[in-house]
Amino acid sequence: MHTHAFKSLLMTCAVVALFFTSHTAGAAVNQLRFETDLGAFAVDLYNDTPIAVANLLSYVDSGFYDDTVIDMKGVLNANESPPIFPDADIIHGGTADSSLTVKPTGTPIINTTERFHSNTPGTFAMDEFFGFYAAQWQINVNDNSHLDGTLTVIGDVSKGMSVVDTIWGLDAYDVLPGVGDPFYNMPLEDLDGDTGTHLPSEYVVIHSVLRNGDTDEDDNLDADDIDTLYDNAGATDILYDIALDHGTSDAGDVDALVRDIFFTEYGDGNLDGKVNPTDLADLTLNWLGSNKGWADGDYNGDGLVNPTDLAELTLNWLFDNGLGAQTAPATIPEPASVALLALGGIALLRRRR
Ligand SMILES: [Ca+2]
Ligand SMILES: [Ca+2]
Ligand SMILES: [Ca+2]
Ligand SMILES: [Ca+2]
Repeated sequence: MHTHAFKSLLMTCAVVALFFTSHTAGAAVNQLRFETDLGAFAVDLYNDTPIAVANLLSYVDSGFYDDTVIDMKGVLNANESPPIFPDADIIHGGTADSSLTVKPTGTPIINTTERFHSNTPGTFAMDEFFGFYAAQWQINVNDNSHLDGTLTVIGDVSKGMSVVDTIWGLDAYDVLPGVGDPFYNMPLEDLDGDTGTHLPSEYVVIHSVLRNGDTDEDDNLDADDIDTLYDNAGATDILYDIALDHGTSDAGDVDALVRDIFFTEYGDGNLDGKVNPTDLADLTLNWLGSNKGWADGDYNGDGLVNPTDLAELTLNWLFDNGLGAQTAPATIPEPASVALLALGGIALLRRRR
């Protein structure tokens, strides 16, 4: 084997390993988009914490988090004796609306079976109170692994961590003196230079939390969402700003949906993470058709299935995201499985020569 080919193989293995550790099996990721005063950030939810994720999504889909505030940063134990939590570098939300009225939640759930992810920097966790949680969440800004085993970490910030860091960097104030938790260490934009008056305009407001990529808003990620995104090219609604760069919806947003949410490439009509004979068969079936969509073989959104689409499929022929089938068990593969994947990589390299 040539050294270059071997290096490529190693890179392939590294990429495959990364995929498996950060995103286990499943072709698409549930990615939440948080739109704040200070910019947008995205959180990818893990599929091996399904109880916690289902709970969170129920709040997302009901609009619970829209017009809420970042109510706390860090955990100071000044008013907790004995302290409930050790100090931790977090930003916290999901408690109150932008007039600081605490929002009523559904029944808190007890779920101790999904506390196996570590509280590493950039991870997203449910805030528990004596083992219960409902809607309150937190993002670990720095390493909080001393909380491992006590909190359910269910995702990580995949885009816009600088926005989270900006919020973390804000000065915090006791906004409602005497009320205490949760507003005693609330980060504020401090527009008046800390005159002691904490204006509502200084609160860090989360205007909306939505399922990023679900452009047709049916709470499901599929090829219809790519078609809807193409149909809304040029729109400024954040629903179509998958890349979180604002402005008008463009090719970068389609790239973000295809690659960062479906983890695949152009040509994967059935969105199983592979570009292979199945997709070619679908394209062939619709060859030279019009009013077609992604699943039919129209990968550039012009409604036609023609040589342009075939060229895109050819470019990515035999692409495989390594995530397996959508229903595959959510496990990190044994070293032996990685070796098998490596063998697959060798086969791919040989075929490309
Ligand atoms: Ca959808
Ligand atoms: Ca955009
Ligand atoms: Ca496919
Ligand atoms: Ca086309």
